[in-house]
Amino acid sequence: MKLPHYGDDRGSLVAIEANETIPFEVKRIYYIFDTEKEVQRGFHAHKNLKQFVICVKGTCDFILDDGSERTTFKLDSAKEGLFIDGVYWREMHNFSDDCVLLVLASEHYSKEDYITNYEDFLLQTRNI
Ligand code: T46
Repeated sequence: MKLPHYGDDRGSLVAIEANETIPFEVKRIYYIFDTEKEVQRGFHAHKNLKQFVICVKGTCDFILDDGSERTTFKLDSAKEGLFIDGVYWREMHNFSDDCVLLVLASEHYSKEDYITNYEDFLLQTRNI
């Protein structure tokens, strides 16, 4: 999704409003940074979570897998974000040294919401 971008000769500004720019109430914000070269993150799905992912600096590859197809999104712009709604297996690869990944989430952190086993994830997608 492209984000509203207010740029002028002083620089850039992007504003995100809950239930307007993105279609959910934001209950949690986290960011991933200082990633080591060759690290891979994610490798899980969520049972009930909407997320909006913005690479505010640097680049990384974000993979979404719906159980039958894997799609790689190259995140490289602070002016757009990836909206994730549904049960997708996710992986993050190829972080640049300066990558900062900002994530807005619809729910508070819950360990129970994670599906960390790929076979369990496939079973869950088939039950939907
Ligand atoms: C996701 C991808 C994109 C917390 O205590 N609270 C939090 O809100 C989060 C997100 C994590 N944690 C703890 C749990 C672990 O001990 O932080 C540690 C690292 O989390 P995790 O290994 O899950 O990080 P990633 O990068 O593999 O996955 C994260 C999110 O957890 C996940 O929801 O969709 O980023």
